[in-house]
Amino acid sequence: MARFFLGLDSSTQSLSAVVIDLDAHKVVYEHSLNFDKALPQFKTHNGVLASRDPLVKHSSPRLWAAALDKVFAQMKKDGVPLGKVLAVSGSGQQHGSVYLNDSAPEVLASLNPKKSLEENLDGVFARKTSPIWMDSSTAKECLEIRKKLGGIKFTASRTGSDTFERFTGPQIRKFFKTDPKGYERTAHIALVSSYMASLIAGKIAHIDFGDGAGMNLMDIRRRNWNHDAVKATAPGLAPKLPGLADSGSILGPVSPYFVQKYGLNPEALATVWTGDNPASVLGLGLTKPGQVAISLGTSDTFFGTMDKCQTDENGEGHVFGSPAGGYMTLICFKNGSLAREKIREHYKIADWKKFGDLVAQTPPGNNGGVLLPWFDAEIVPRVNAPGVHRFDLDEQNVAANCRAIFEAQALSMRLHSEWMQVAPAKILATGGASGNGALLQILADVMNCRVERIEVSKSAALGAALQAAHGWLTAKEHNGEARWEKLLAGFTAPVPGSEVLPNKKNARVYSEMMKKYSACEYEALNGGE
Ligand code: XUL
Repeated sequence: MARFFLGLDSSTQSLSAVVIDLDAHKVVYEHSLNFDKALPQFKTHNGVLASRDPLVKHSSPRLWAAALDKVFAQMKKDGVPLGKVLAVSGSGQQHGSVYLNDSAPEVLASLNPKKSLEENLDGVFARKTSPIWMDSSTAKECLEIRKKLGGIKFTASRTGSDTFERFTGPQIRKFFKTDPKGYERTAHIALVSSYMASLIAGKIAHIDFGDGAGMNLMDIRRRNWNHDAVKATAPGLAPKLPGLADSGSILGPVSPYFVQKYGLNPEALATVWTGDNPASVLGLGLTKPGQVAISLGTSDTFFGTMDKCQTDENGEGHVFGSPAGGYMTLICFKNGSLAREKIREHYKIADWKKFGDLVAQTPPGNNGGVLLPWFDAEIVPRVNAPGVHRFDLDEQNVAANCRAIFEAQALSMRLHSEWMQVAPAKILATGGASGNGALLQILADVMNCRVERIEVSKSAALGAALQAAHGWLTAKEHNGEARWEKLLAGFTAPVPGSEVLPNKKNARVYSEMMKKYSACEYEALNGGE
């Protein structure tokens, strides 16, 4: 009998489902439900509730529950073989939190299939809305927690990251300060991932080491709640936090709610969920240390994998537990496609082909010209005042400016990932700009390694389905089959013929150029130019 596994991804704007057939090594079903369109009664815009304060970004845990019902109903309608699904796992947008009162365990254990999930959950929330990762209203709380933990370096080396506004700990602290009664009423704090897992399992679910690392509360090396961080965040917090566990580990059988209502296999196992970025690491096939993926989108995101935990002293990058074991890093460069587009528009270049032709007119190293393209406030390096800086680069020289933006982005990635102390063995490029040959060649030359393009739709939901399979195979002691490399084979292959090799001569030019680039950054960040 075919073995099917279901992965769900509860992201900012949608809930996606991917079903895989493990024996055929194939995705057999994919579906995405857009929150704004499918559930207009919640009045979200791109998955976010309206707010008077532009720094506040919340969503609704009731919306996510309603979306889960809708996605299951759709799967049933589409004839997905839910009766043959052996395990369910998932991923959630990172950092977002859900606040439940002490009725939650009982309510979750007795979900009534005659009612909707939303109706079942009536009265269970200690806080109506959930702060999500786009929220940046906790600058004060970040300072307070960081101070109590002994500064940036110490906070990062303990929890995997410096305090960040969107991270759950500072958000919890703000809730405690602004609504102490609501905080008092809260018996269980969940992440989006563990909340959704709780619905599937019919009980309070564990938080995994991937998503747990996005809270400023977990000890990244020991993988337990860090006493000092918990204490620095809010009083009485420890009993409100669930246990920590490996993603994909078994929570128990799925709730009878899904069996009776949608025909899910009664023997299917509910497993621990993770964050969307850790799940994408699986969906992109990054299971070995040194494997790197770069997502070239609105922002550019650098995902790395490492065996040994290194943390970023400057507190710019994040370290999360990887669902494949070991650690993953996430470094987010805000001025990605946005900055590339700005240069293209500024010089009125018709298309990316023409842009590439212009890049080719100048030599690698750009005759020493450097551009710092901080059109928007930058995350890495931290730049609060946006600004574009040019060093030995004539603004009128169109070709040199085209090369300069690509080189700056690649050099910045190399410079700001050095703290990982892992030279990438291969880079997988994904996202909108990964089709840009000139950019990929510069990345290969600067990072001095092979770059391949990978196109995976719904990489987080696919990663979640693979995580469900891994959890089930491990529980059933099919250890050979549970080896990640074997499990992922066929699901995550790079685009044939997309390989770009580094040019050794150019790589030497860029190694030399790193010094100048780094000095330019230093100068721009420290006031001079
Ligand atoms: C990661 C982050 C985002 C969300 C998006 O730190 O905040 O990537 O996980 O869902």
